[in-house]
Amino acid sequence: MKIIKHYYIGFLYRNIINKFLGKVLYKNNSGLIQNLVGSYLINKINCNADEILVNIDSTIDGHINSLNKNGYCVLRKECVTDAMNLDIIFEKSIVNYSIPKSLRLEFSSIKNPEFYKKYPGVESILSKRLLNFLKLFYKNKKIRIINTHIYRTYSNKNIADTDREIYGSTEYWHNDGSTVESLKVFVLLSDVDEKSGPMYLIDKEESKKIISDGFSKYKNGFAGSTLDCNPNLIKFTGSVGDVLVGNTNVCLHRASSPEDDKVRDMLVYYLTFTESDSDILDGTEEQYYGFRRLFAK
Ligand SMILES: O=C(O)CCC(=O)C(=O)O
Ligand SMILES: [Fe+2]
Repeated sequence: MKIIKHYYIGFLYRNIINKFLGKVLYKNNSGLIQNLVGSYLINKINCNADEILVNIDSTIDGHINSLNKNGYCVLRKECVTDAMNLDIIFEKSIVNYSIPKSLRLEFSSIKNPEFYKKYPGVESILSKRLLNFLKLFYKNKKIRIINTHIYRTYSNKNIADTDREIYGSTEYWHNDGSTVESLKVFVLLSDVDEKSGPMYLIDKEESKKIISDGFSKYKNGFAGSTLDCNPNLIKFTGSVGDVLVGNTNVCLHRASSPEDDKVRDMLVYYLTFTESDSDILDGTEEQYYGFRRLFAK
């Protein structure tokens, strides 16, 4: 028992120090190790990049520039293929489930290869164009999806905004804390307007400023805090099939609550690049939070 307690306290301290140094040196809440590992990997692909990256589609360049500069970009429609019946498959698959306490009904591929059978299409939903875009971002490396989530968020109308369990605590402004070369691809599975609980996100540079000014998730990151009025905030609204690619380790973001009886459905890929010869699009692993990323396929 004593050993466990010591280990736990040690872990806690390492975590606090890791977070603190990450904040001071990189101005995000993802941790020093996650920043060092991610930056090392980005440097590595930049140094070894093929001399000329051939890109025939200039709009893709624009999106890559915006992802690099702002930490996110929004791609409408044409990035998702017809496997988009997924919204209907998802709707059907949840009828027998009741709303969980977290108000987020979620299915994930982590340690669950069955996920890809339950939701056929998840592997092929990213269009060639989007995969091309991601490859170019990663300097012609192949893409490795580490895991996939599909979920519905319900309104928190009758619950205090400060309940930390809501949406797995993602209702608070936060960074994800994974290695910073990784990205998330958010695909809308329902039409989302301002009233249906869009994801809120603040671009990379403004997020850095907010963190330098002493941001703390549970102190000033709650729903309705001043961050909600930040002029650089975007709300990811749109139609089924619209995509936001974001570096959630450096951009502050949060889930917002749908109004009344509205819901929001979303599909999320957590991904990075791989040295393999082909893309790996059916990942079943946990998110990478540190050195383990260096030894990944
Ligand atoms: O559901 C949302 O709007 C936010 C999700 C989130 O924080 C994440 O996937 O990292
Ligand atoms: Fe997040």
